Amino acid sequence: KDLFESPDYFKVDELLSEEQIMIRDAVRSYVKKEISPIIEDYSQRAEFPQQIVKQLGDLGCFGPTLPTAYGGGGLDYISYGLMMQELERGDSGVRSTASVQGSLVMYPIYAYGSEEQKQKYLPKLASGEWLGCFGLTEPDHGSDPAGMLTNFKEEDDAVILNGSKMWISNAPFAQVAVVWAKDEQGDVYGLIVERGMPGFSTPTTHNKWSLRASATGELVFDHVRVPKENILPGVTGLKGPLGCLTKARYGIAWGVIGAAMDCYDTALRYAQQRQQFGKPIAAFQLQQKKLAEMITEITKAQLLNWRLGVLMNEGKATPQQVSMAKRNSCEIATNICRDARQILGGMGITGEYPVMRHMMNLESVITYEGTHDIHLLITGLDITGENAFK
Ligand code: TGC
Ligand code: FAD
Repeated sequence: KDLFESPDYFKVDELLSEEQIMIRDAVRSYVKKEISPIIEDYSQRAEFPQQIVKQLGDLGCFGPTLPTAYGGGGLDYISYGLMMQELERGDSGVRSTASVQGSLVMYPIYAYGSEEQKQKYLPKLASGEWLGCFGLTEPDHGSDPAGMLTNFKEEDDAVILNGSKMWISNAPFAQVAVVWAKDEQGDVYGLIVERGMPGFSTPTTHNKWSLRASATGELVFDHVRVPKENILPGVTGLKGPLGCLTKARYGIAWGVIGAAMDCYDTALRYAQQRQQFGKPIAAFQLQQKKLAEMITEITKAQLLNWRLGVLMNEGKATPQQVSMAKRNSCEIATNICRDARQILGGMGITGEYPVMRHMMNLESVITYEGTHDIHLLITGLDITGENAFK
């Protein structure tokens, strides 16, 4: 693992500033030192390495693009993307923890919250003192969140929240949940629900074959009394949660390329060392085809991500462009990990190498934050004007 070299076939590093490279390298060395040596064991045991929450906070991985006044990093979007790339080179679950905390919990509080909410929650979330989670998906409403049933009714100076959310990353350990629910008129609002509020529980989801080092759970609300001051005042409607998803999907577009790079790097080294029929397997055309296509796809995705980062920095990126990048990156990363696993032969299914773990993780990543199909339909609608969702 010490030998990891990020492939940079088209000298993409020359498009990066010194600060961006410094940030990328800082996260890379953290992953090399603190994540890569332990993550396989945590994943095999299906255990969330809780110590990473404080570590990621100290490293500035939570809310890197948010202003420093609230504990954010004040960084640009390419720096954020590179951070996610390096975290996911370690494990998709580690990147997931950072995506949820930064883009799905801190961002909505920053963008839609009151000044009091920002002061109360953001610094503690940025430092990793508190962990947050984001509740949008429900048992019967995944791709179509508009159908959500979780709801609240006013009662004096509070609202009474009922319903449930499913598949929620970080839920079992989170102190704070940003939950999307409907009021009595059916309008969607964001509520900040805190652990310990009576009637609020977070049962763990067991038996996952994917993202095993990330804790997933449900959010159950049984007449939870939430103070009105915990409602995010700045947004109504589905554009609230979907606006957060745009930020997180952007991070995934970069993140999964980190997993793909790790698999490519592992497969290349293995192919150069492993001998069959008296030659390194890297000398066979069939294996070269896989490796050559891997580096081609990684390079194309690096360039797409970089350009998207520039557009994000200029405030010009559209959610549809983010969807395209998320979908493309997930597809090529999933294919690269599968090919890498084959190059490793039988060794590819063991925990001696990171490849099978990445491959399994990516089955979640290609599904969450909008499935592969949903992102294709978002592109389809954008280019044709025809809505094929409904
Ligand atoms: P639609 O009518 O299209 O949109 C409703 C309103 O939202 C606006 N909007 C967006 N705004 C910002 N960013 C986006 N990406 C947006 N997409 C839509 C839209 O303009 C509209 O605004 P307004 O002002 O007109 O009200 O909504 P729809 O009900 O037709 O649904 C469209 C669809 C299917 C694309 C959308 O609902 C969708 O993306 N579905 C996928 C659901 C999803 O991604 N769930 C993710 C759950 S969270 C998660 O997976 C976290 S994993 C975390 C981890 O571990 O990393
Ligand atoms: P469904 O919506 O039931 O989709 C099933 C299949 O039908 C998919 O292939 C889909 O593409 C297809 N489909 C659906 N609609 C259409 C259509 N109109 N046209 C064509 N095909 C369609 N959610 C959160 O809110 N917060 C989290 O932190 C979170 N973390 C997650 C962590 C993990 C490990 C996983 C697996 C999921 C997580 N999710 C989270 C939920 C995730 O966002 C949903 O699983 C995802 O949005 C898909 O919803 P679904 O599973 O209900 O699938």
